[in-house]
Amino acid sequence: MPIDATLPYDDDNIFARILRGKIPAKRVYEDAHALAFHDIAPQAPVHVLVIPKGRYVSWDDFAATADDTEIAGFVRAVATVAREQGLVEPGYRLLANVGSHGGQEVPHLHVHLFGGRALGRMVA
Ligand code: IU
Repeated sequence: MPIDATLPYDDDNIFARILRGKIPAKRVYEDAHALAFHDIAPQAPVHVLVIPKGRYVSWDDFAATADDTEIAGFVRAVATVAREQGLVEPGYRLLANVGSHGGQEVPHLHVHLFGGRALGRMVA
């Protein structure tokens, strides 16, 4: 069920619990700013979710309220995960769903990283 991304952060959301280690996930990367793990319902040969460690509901919330160090750290972490997954060549796709029209279901910012095959044209 898509969420209202303007709601306050919910500390019990599933990705918050993964961050706290309360729920298992197939982790592939972690640093001071970000955690990355395999999506449980992969849509491509590589489908990894990268999440910031801070409490941000959405991309919009993150851009508006995170400090520059966190933003830079998160952006670099996403690129590092893509590189470590061997995706830079021939390429990959990033996606962040925001709010109900964006189809966002989990109320903790996550960037989808897709790769491992030619993904075709993006259609909205
Ligand atoms: P969305 O952008 O909020 O629509 O994407 C949520 C993603 O989180 C979706 O691809 C789910 O398969 C994925 N996911 C997960 O990896 N682990 C979970 O426990 C749950 C959802 I719930």
